Amino acid sequence: MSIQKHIGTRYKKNPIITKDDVPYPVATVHNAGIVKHDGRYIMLFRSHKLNGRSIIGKAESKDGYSFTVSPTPFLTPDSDSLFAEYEEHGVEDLRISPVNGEYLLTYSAYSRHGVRIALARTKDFEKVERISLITQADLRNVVIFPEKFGGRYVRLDRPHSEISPWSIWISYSPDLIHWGDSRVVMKPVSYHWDEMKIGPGAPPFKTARGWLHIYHGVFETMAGAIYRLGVALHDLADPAKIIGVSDSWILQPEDPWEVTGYVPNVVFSCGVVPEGDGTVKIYWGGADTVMCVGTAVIDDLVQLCLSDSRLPL
Ligand code: M1P
Repeated sequence: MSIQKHIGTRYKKNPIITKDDVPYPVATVHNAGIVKHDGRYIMLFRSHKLNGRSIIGKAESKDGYSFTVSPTPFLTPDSDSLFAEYEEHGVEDLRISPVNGEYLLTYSAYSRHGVRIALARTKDFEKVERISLITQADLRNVVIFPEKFGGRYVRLDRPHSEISPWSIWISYSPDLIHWGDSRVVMKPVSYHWDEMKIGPGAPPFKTARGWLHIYHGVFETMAGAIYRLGVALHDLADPAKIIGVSDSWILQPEDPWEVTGYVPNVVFSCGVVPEGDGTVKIYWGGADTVMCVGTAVIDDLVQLCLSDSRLPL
């Protein structure tokens, strides 16, 4: 079944991971960050525990389709540092960015103080070191670009306020701890599939024409919200500049496990893997319940941004 006509293909054996594949008790497997490390696909996925709070599990694969889940979770709320206070209600939606020979991990930290983003690092997906809490409350969906620009790290993020609801912003940092020079780069469009809110999805990856970013957009209906995926192309030298944003979505909930589940009508991506053959594997959570994958031709996604673009702002 097509992701969108001519754009991509859903894997026939979706979903690729469900709660039944996890050797400890969980209610869901979704919204996973993913990279290829030492020739293997490493996936860090979110699961609701049976008390409703989230943890991060790990799965590995040789081919990107068939995964084996590790016997114990990869990341659970911290218990004995500043992070503990801000992770008490769970850790969610982890993204993985390869930068400078290590992997930077950004994830949502939930607590009585709201949701904010924590940053950690790993080199081998065995040991994890927490670095810093890098946003204040009500700011989530942080993805870090895999390269530095002018000596600074760059991230896309998604603050929220009544006066500027759920748009995508960019921020810069010299040291991964202090972030600033923030500006808005992309907003939802009224009477459009992403009119309610948008948020960064997978960490952007480099193409000959620009940085390709798979994001999510939300449309509110009388029957609830629908989460879909879209695609935007950022300038290679200046990622604050968006060259084009596809006017149409590239993926919407259609399969039964995307339409029905823990949260119905959701496809939500935290990770993609560009391959050497010009395709990209796009991973998404279906209905906040299972993990799915599909492939697209990278040039097709780039062309969609260039030939059928809506205004970013
Ligand atoms: O239930 C859909 C998604 O809702 C939240 O995402 P956002 O704040 O971007 O709308 C998150 O809880 C996400 O994990 C979830 O998939």
